[in-house]
Amino acid sequence: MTARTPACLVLVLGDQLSPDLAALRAADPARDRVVMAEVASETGYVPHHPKKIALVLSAMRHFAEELRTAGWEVAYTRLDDPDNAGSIPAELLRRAEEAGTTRVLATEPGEWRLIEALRDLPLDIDMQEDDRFLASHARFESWAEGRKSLRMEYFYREMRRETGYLMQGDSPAGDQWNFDHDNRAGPPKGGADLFRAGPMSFTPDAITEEVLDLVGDRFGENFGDLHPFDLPVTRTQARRALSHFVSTRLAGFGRYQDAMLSDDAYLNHALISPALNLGLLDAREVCDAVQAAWEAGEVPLNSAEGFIRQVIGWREYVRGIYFLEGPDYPRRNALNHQRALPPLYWGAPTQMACLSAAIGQTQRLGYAHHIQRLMVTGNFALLAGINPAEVHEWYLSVYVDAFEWVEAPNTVGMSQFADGGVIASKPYVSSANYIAKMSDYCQGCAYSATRKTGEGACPFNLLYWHFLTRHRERFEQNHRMGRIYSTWDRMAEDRRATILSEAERFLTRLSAGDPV
Ligand code: FAD
Ligand code: DLZ
Ligand code: SF4
Repeated sequence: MTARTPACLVLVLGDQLSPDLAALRAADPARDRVVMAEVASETGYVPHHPKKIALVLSAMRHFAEELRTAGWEVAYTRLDDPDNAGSIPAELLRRAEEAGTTRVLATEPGEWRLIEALRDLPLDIDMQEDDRFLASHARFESWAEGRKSLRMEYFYREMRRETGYLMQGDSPAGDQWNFDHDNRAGPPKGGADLFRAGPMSFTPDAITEEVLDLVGDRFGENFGDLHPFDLPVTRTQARRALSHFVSTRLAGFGRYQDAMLSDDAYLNHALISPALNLGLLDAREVCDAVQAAWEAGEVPLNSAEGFIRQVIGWREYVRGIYFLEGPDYPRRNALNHQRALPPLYWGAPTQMACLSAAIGQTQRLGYAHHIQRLMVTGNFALLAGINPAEVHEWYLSVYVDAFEWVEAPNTVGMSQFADGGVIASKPYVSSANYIAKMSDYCQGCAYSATRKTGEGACPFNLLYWHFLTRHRERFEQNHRMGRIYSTWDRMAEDRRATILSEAERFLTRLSAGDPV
């Protein structure tokens, strides 16, 4: 490092790898010094999947090189640096002392934990809002103000109007805001998937290889396979992966958005969340690419709309909720679920083919698509009454795209209903029926999706009714759930008793750690 005294330090976190980051824009490369640090507190706040740690560290090292090439001085601390102070605040203090300054420019972190830790430091921190998102905190708060319920759909329509994506004047393209009804096809049969290109694969360079050795040594015991590692780690690679998705899989994205196949982890999904969340891709450039493909007639409207809704709708909305609801949000437990997360989530064998497939691919890839997360692993945890804090920690650990601002609302709110209905108007629960319709999992399962009780009955069928009866008081007045309770009430009493006692037996075995 040069002896030059910087006017201030510019903090860049591992998920702030964007050249136009607010703190970098506010700083001067001729005067200020960037601080980046690989630290044990970030690699260890949950047992991250090894691929996720490798992705973050490799992307950080590549970004530091990019910044140096662009003329920045970068004080970069590696995880194995003997002077490493072990946490972001401690590293910042060490670098401040070294540089002889107390002035820091930072961009608001995406997690309350770090925001609070930075606030407590005896440094003069100028915290910039993270404007890589379309909706500022003020914008989201003004949308939420005075509303009885905060449903994503209405927020999304405002984002469409404000961004102009898929708009024709004041009207939505195709005179419809949302094409979800066209986007619920089951999995393609037979050869249809033979023609679908998988995501792009990137060969690790020397920087990534060095990170892979470090991660293998230090985090090899964490749940998840480090190898093969082929994720994009630079902006250039992420842009190539985006173009490849748009030209090969976007057209079928909408139709097969909710489908699940044992032998195809990705189907038509984009796999861009890791690059987006790290800052290698910008939400606007992603949506611009999709809009352009639709305008050129290369993809149908239902696919373009389905995709843009995820990015300008869901992604912005969950971030808004995370910051609106405050630091206690990830610890909420509205349904008072207390069961421990069963070992099968960490790879213990299970005969339930859907869980085995979703968790197995999570272990291999650090990836599962939305419906696998919501309607397989999430659905099971909710039906079985698993403590949402443990479910939250699992999702935050095992997915390469997991950062609390986006993971917690999806898990605690959308999936586990632990926020009491801030996000979801009713719990996302289903019996085996939904999984049988949307996947090929049930065909090879030891349980039967059509059996409701007795030997081989699918646990989802038992637990579905157990969940609904134990939370009847809360949900029977919900106008979207009344019909379900009427169905239950019409069942013969002895059948209802059998379902509930078999569900209890299953839950006892689950809690005892017996294989299920
Ligand atoms: P695609 O299906 O191709 O969608 C395109 C993009 O839209 C995604 O890359 C993502 O940026 C955005 N998107 C889609 N759905 C959502 C959503 N519900 N919330 C926010 N953005 C969305 N997403 C994360 O990025 N990080 C997480 O930690 C995360 N945890 C989740 C936990 C649970 C329980 C559930 C149900 C969902 C979670 N999601 C999370 C949302 C979603 O599952 C992932 O964004 C998506 O699977 C990423 O894969 P993809 O890039 O192939 O997405
Ligand atoms: C996820 C992660 C990991 C594994 N390691 C680091 C790190 O060593 N240094 C760093 O600056 N950031 C890391 N991150 C990302 C942070 O955890 C992330 O910035 C916060 O959770 C806020 O979203
Ligand atoms: Fe999952 Fe039940 Fe289908 Fe087996 S039968 S794959 S447990 S839904």
